[in-house]
This record gives sequence, C-alpha cells and structure tokens, in this order.
Amino acid sequence: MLELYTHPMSPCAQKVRIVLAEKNLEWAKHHVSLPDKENLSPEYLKLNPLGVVPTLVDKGRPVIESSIICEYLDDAYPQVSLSPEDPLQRSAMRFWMKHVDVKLHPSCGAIQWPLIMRDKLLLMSEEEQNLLLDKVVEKPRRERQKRLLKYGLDAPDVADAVATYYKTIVDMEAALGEHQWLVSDNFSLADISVAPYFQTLHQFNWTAMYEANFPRVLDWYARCRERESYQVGVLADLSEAMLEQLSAKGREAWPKLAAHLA
Ligand SMILES: N[C@@H](CCC(=O)N[C@@H](CS)C(=O)NCC(=O)O)C(=O)O
Repeated sequence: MLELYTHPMSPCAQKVRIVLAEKNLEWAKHHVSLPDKENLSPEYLKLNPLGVVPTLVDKGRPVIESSIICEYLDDAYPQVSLSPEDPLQRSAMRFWMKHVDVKLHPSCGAIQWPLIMRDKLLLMSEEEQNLLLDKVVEKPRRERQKRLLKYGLDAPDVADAVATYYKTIVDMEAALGEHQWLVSDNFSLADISVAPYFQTLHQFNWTAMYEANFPRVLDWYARCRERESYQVGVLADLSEAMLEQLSAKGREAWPKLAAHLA
C-alpha cells in the first residue's frame, strides 16, 4: 500500500494527490500538522531529512520531493501515463516542473505563509519563535520564514513573488495558445504541477491576477478544477469552514499584493 505524508493546503502534496487520483491508486494518508511543525519532529526527519511534506512511502521506502514523487509514480505505475512520449514535449513538461520547484513554489510560500502560519508564531515569545524556526532545515526557507514572520506581507519577498506569479501567468497564456494543455493537447505532469498554485489564488480571492486579461489561463484552470482528480486530490481535503476563513483573510490581504501588480 502506498502511504503519503501530507497536509491539505500544501500545493506540493496536492500535486502528488492529483497524480494518485489520475492513476486510481489507493493510498493511506498520514496528516502532518505544519502549523505545529510536526514536519520538523525527529521521527519525520528520518523519513524526509528536508523536513517538508509531501513524503511518499512505497514498498517501505520513502520517496521525497514532490516533482520526483510525481515522476516516480508515473514510472512505477504507468497504466495511466501523465508524461508525453515526444522527447521535446517531455523536456517542456520538465521545464514547467522545474519552474514550479525553483520559482513558483517559493513565491507561493511568500504570499501564503503570512496568512496561514504567522498568527500562531506571533503568539510565542521571540525566543520560542527562534527555537522553532532555527530548526527549519534549508537555509533559504528558514531565512524567508524569519523575514515573513517579522514583516508579514510587507516583506521584500512579496513583491518578487507577485512578479513571479504574473510572469508565470503570461507564459501560460502563450503556451495555451499553442495547445489545449501546457505542453500538448494532453493533460500532463506540467498541468498537475502548476494547478495547485491556482488553488492558492482561488481560495484567497486573488483571481484578479489573471481573470480579466488571461482568458486561456482562466479556461485552463476551470478545466483542471473540473477533473475528478482535482476534486478528490485537492478539494475533498478542504472544508467549507476552512475555505471561508481563507477567503476572508485573502480578501483583506489583496491590496498589499495588488500594489505590486501596478
Ligand atoms: N521542494 C519540496 C518543497 C516542499 C515544501 O515546501 N513543502 C511545504 C508545504 S507546501 C512544507 O512542508 N513546509 C513546511 C515548512 O516550511 O516548515 C517539494 O517539492 O516537495
């Protein structure tokens, strides 16, 4: 049985859950509470030394890093393939996946973290905050979280994050003018890798970033949401109450993000 260590709002974990659903694979869920930093517990670090979700366990062996997990599942369970056969299209797929890992994911963290993680840490003393954040394994992430804790959405990371989201949307609009999905007329790991980052925009009421001027992106995301894999892999894990809370927080925060779009 496949096992997944996951959190409902983690876009990286959402990617993997969409892949599992597209492939109709059964899996067992282990919830890792990110606000309680269970991801930094000694037991979890044994599975995933980077201290992040998701982690997949297959045949008793951990596989880490969401893009690697998605490609692993596509290799190990090829009955439903989510990668194009054409080598050039495969390279384009991997380029989107790399873009997500290197740029879009940290950008999403910069605009989402202050809204969902910061409040709990602000209740702690400075000593407790440092004790917790000093445990974050990767230095860029650790330093980003410290800046976001101190400055919230006024942190310098936020302007870069909005610019990265916007450039991604522009590039997607161009790609979707060439084919129905991001790299071809077939849904692939490229679409799966990007879609959860639009869940973030959707749930926080930040869709103005693309709604008016990017019709192909709007249509692409609507098609992603319609898929059963998105309903099962992403939406089923988010309660109405949670979504209402996120929507209200996002609405309040929007002017700070919109200021960087001007
Ligand atoms: N490169 C990793 C990034 C994973 C990641 O950043 N996970 C976030 C949730 S989306 C996390 O576990 N954050 C915990 C923390 O920052 O303390 C992957 O693709 O799996």
